[in-house]
Amino acid sequence: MIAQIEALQAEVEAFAPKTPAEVEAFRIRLLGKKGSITALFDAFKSAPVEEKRTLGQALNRLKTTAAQRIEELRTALEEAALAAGAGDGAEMDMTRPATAERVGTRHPISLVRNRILDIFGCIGFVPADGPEIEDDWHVFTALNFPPEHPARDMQDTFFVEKDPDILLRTHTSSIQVRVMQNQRPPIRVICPGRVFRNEAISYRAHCIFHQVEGLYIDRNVSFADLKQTILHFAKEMFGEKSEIRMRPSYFPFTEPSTEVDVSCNLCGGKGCAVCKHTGWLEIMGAGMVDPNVLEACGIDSREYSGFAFGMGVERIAMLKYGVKDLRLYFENDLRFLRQFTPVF
Ligand code: 2U9
Repeated sequence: MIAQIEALQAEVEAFAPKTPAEVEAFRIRLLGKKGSITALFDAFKSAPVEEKRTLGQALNRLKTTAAQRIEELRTALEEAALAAGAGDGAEMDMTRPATAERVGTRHPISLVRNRILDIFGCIGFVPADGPEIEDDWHVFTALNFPPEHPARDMQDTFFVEKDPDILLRTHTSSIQVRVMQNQRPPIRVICPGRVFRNEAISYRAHCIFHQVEGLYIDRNVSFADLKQTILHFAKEMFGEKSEIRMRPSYFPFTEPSTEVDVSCNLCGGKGCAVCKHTGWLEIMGAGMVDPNVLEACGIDSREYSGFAFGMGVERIAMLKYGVKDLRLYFENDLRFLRQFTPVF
């Protein structure tokens, strides 16, 4: 089999067609349904285990080089034909329908982020943003993180400088801290942005991801306001029939704190593989802003109360579009990106 792969590899490298039709015929012969590379992939399935690694690598290399070479030759020959035609106009058929210009598509993360901003925008939340490079005070101290909290550790956070600590924000909450420092209540902001955590990259974690966080501060803001706001969001985002449930949780910056689940809209709450047979999908964390946070930011906690919530945009997009591997959002593979149109 390795000999066949090598022979084909040599054939690909030596291939010198004269017309785009020859390129197409070559593509069908190698990569078509009954093509020789396709056949090798079938044969690969029954290859001995100890040979699979070497064969797999060689086969993948062959497929990639063949696809690249075919694409390069096709473009070059088509361009040459066009250029030749443009000279005297003889080969140019003015009655041919124009080929449609391929326009770009929005990135799925942008689509979902914009939709979240729209939903909250409709109920009075104004967008705010802030710096990605932050100081320790805005990311941790003002948000009631104790001095020994693990998030302050080098293992969890990317530091730009030590003493004084300058770091990449680990959440967008630092934006709300800045808003509170600069504005008087009522405050109703929605804060999208990139955040950075020192995590090993896998299908469900990345060291860069996107959050949207909301903050509402006024007199007499209650947990009931939080619950109703999130229910409204869930219905807008996941469908009118959606329900939410809140589980008790803990965050340094909110008290009480909760993790919010939405009823699984694939199985209607009956239980399926996506919701791991629970009927529920986790969508965000939330809670009442801890009075220590209000005070640190110069807001009188005896007069004002507030709620806050935060969600990962990649997670919401995964639920919305059924994407199972988070890394796809960061690879800029056009085959992935071209599939997205707004689903709202
Ligand atoms: C201020 C005060 C409180 C924002 C909140 C959460 C709960 C939360 C996570 C969801 C998934 C982050 O992306 S994630 O990993 N967020 O659970 N965030 S309450 O609370 C704030 C923010 C700002 C001044």
